[in-house]
Amino acid sequence: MTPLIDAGLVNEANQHSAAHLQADYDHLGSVLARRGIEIDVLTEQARRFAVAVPSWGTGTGGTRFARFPSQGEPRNVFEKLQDCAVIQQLVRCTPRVSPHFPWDRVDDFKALRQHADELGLGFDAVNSNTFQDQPGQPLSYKYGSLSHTDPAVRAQAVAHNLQCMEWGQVLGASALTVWVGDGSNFPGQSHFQRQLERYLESTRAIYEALPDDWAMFLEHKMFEPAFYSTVIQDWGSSVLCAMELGDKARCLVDLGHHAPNVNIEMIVSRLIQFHKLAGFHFNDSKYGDDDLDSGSLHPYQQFLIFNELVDAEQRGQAGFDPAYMLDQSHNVTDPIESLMTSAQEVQRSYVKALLVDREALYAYQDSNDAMMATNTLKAAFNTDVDPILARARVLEGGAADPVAVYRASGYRQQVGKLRPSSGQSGSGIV
Ligand SMILES: [Mn+2]
Repeated sequence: MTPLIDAGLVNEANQHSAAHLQADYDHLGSVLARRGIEIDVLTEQARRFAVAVPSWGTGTGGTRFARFPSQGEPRNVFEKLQDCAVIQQLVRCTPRVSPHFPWDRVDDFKALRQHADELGLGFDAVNSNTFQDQPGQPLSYKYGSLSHTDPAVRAQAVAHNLQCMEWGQVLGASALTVWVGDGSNFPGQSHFQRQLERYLESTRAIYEALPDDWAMFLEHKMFEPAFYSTVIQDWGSSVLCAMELGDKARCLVDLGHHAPNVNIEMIVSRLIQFHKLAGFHFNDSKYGDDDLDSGSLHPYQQFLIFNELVDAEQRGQAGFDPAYMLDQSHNVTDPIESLMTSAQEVQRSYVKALLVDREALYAYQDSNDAMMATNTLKAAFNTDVDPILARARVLEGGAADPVAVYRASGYRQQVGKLRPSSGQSGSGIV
């Protein structure tokens, strides 16, 4: 892989903290040994964990009010991949990038794949975009796309999704994520059933064109841009449509796309049970679809979601193969720092979920011991697994402290000089 951050700098920083890291690791190892857990096994599992980075997350985000661009933002998908490679170089748990079309404008997809190969990166699910109009587009999505009343608009939206799959095949991806902004802003504006029938007719055409080894991820969202109703507004609508379409259609859970206080971990369990969990867009939120950094607000909720995922993994649940992706908007932080930190927070939830004493938990559940059952989860969550995460990164060639090394490298200042602002951003406001 092309060294984007000086490898000497990474080694020097790791060596500087090596003694402390070893002491912390040894201490945690003895704590876990008393619980019958072998720390090195956990470290190996942490090393195998991966979460994809969204290409659109590498630029500074914004809101519908404003966007405040920052220095050295990537101006095209090649530069976005370079930033993703820096993230992967330091955290070593983000080997794939999830692209977004047409925000990622590409003339030569083979060249893009080669660029990614050279950076040591692969591609995760490709995302289509029929929630906004593009320059020169013949028909408008103002009143919807896949569920539009006009068959010509629906055909245009279907064609775009087919095009995304063709591009994704060149890139080596194997899933298409479909999120539509279709909905209505006024009671009575749309006939709920007819609108959903039109959506299903369109998605069926996309589903039938899926390559054999591809999956279709349906992403639901409660509101916005439509503020009265949304076609695929909740996991119920999502799973109904996924069941209508077939085995290769599954439901993608974006943590910010639910009603407040919804029990997301239980939704995850339901989707696992019926083989309909596609994967995740990880982020955090306080009020709605805030796209805050993963684990910045509700780390316990994220842990409880991973508790369900690890439970399924350890039970060997059939068909369980979720795709993990970040989906965040970084409005006030350096996107590289946010994505590195968030990837580690998702990895942290996974490792903590591995600590849950499942046999004890099942026994407490069966004997209706609510207090001890919940304490079993808390015992795992309250364990500081930092030494495991740091050790996993160092063993993989990454940085013990990624943000510190990134800041010391001066990468942002360097790309600030190489990437004068074009006045445009391929990041969008999501
Ligand atoms: Mn999302």
